[in-house]
Amino acid sequence: MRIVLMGPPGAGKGTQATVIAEALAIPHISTGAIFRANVGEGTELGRKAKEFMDRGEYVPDEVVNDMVADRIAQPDTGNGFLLDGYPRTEAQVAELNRMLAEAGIPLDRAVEITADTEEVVQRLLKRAEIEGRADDTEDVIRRRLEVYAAETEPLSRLYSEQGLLVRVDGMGSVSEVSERILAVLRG
Ligand code: B4P
Repeated sequence: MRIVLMGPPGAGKGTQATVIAEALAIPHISTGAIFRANVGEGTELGRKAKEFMDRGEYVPDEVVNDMVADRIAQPDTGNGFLLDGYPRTEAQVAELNRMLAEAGIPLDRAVEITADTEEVVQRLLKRAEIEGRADDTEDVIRRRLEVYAAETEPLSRLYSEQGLLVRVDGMGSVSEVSERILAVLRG
């Protein structure tokens, strides 16, 4: 299965992607996690990404697209993949469509996790206490939510028109949300 997982910061993308990828035995590809690993290792990609991430802005499309093209060309994606946090802009949707068409493989589902704004802010502030992520301060969280609303929320219409979109309520416990997502993917 080839799945795209969307949703505002804090809706539970990374959390749910881990569970779903394991349940479906497909690789979990998180663009955010790849950037954070590169920041941690001090690579050129990490240096480029950090200046945008720390402000709550998106990393430029061409940087993200090249990174995803390399990742989905790896041999472990033969049975599919779960893309967590990509695509996030119209240009990224177009590029993903192009990559998949070139490889002759379709996308099966775009799952959008929804959640209340104040709930996601609280979740991310709680994560800040535990993990200390540079982009989990209240100002940056609010900026990330604005960028999501402007750039990424409109993409659900594109996937809806392609008949691929399913919306899942992200409120409730982690396991309740996982069950909802697996039910729509398996149904
Ligand atoms: P991401 O790593 O994708 O960060 P995120 O949107 O905050 O989601 P994440 O998956 O980490 O959090 P989750 O909701 O699971 O992106 C970070 C940055 O990288 C972006 O801002 C951007 O700068 C850059 N980037 C990444 N992809 C890009 C792209 N395609 N284009 C351009 N730039 C890109 O979890 C949040 C918290 O909630 C956790 O602490 C979790 O434990 C908790 N939680 C989850 N579910 C819960 C539940 N049901 N109940 C209670 N708590 C819950």
